[in-house]
Amino acid sequence: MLRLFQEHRVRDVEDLSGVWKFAPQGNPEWVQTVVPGVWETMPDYRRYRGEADYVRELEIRKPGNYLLRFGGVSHTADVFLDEAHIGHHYNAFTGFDCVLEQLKAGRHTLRVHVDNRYSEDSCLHVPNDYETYGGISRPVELHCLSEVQIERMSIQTFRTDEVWKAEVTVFVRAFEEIRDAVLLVHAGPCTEQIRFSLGRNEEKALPLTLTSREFAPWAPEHPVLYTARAEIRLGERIVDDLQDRFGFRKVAVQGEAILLNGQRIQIRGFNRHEDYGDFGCSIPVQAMMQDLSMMKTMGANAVRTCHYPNDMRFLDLCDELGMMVWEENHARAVPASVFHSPRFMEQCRQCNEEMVHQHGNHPSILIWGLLNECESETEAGRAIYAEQIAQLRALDPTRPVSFASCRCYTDICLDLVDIVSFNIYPQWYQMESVKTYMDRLLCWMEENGAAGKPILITEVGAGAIAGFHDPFGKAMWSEERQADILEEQLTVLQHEQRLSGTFIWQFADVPVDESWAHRRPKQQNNKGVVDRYRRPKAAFETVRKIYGETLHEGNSRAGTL
Ligand code: ADA
Repeated sequence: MLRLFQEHRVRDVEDLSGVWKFAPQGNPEWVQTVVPGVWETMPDYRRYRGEADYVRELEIRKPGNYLLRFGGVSHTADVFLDEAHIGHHYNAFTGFDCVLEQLKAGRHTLRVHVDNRYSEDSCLHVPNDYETYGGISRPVELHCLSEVQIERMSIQTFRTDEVWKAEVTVFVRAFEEIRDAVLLVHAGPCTEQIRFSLGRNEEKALPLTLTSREFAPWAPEHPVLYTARAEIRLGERIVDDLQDRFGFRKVAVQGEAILLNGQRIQIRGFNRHEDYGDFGCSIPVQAMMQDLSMMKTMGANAVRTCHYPNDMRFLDLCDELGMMVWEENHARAVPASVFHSPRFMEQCRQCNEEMVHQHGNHPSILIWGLLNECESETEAGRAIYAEQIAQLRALDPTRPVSFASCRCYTDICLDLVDIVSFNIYPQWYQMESVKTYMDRLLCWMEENGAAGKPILITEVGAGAIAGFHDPFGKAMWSEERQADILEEQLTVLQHEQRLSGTFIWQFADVPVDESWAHRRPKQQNNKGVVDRYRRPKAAFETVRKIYGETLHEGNSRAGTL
């Protein structure tokens, strides 16, 4: 299933996880594989980049309206039912639906044509410092619909006069004309309802407000979650329903501080790619949980979903564990020719919209990030940043927006964002001492748009080849050298009063595209504090010591403003 809780009690949902048939393009031999998954898990297709088909039968017991919901296909999907084209989607990291009206009862053949090639059409999936896999990488569901459908529900929470309020908007659409329907929304002690009618194929956004003194806030130390339940009644019948979990919390930027429910937060974070050992980007939920529990063991309280929106089950875990999240759109330092193409803008816009619509209710997401290390030092680049920042703010005015810059001393976009963020690698790519480097950069930032705003270090780290030890010489790529560098970096950054926190680059090693191999031993980005299979390197204990100390000191900067 796509989520870690039940989204529907009335709507019939079938989980299509399981064994599907698989064949790469032009290969008449079908083999069996499992969905969700990536084809790189099959020994014969470990290095396959191309097109492939996934096929399975659907048994439809009663005729009617249906919907296929895909959590993510890497990276381009064309969906066919009985060979009729019913959907197309680009981008591995956001979900999409295919609506099937008036489907006949009986057996149908579902075919998903998947393509993970790099091409001019693909501006977000480019050869990169991480891998783009191939396959139906996130779960798939078949939903049985009635005459009216709840498409989605948006929940934004506010606090006024000591009382929490949830503004809920339910997006509905009718397949046929419906009159005098009732939408009922329930959460905690509140129930609200609204009457509505819809013409055939009409869509509407229905707003409701839930207010109560009883609602308790969501915070990392006590991540209280509520379930909002929406249902549509036509006479005596409940014809559709949707449940989502949410939390009451307010994120705000006040001067140089990031506030959560009025308390200043101090981030001790990790960057984490969706990549695990031999599973690629299709990670079982147990492994997601293991990642979070390892991060928590080291004293971390936040994770950055570099460099794309994450699996909703991971975000569900973050909601439940009180892990704060910086979720990021899908764009990592693309080449200039791609960055300035209209296709790039179009694909980013779509990703931004899908990210906010699909993930906006997760209380753990505190910050929207965009365009990691793109061209923020030119006027043309600034226009692209400005447009996408405006789009994100229009989609969700309740969360601060930021981007991770590497344009030290040249960035001209810092005034555009709510939080200024930099990726820095002193002692790894730059040879200055961390303190000297940071002091100089902070001075420059203050004079170039960061004054009066919070500042985050969104990446800092060093590489080590797992298992390579050199305790005395501390050679480059040894675990000891990485641990030493991280110790210096974190010690300086944790005590720098001007910062609102740090995200270590990175939690785990990841394989990278071949074009990066000359800079990346073993064709991996080796800056993980654990390896691809989550075996800790020496730096694990270093981070645990430093993040842990800050945690136990109570962190003088965290607190009420
Ligand atoms: C960048 C980038 C990361 C990674 C990192 C590194 O800052 O954002 O994706 O490539 O550098 O390891 O050099």
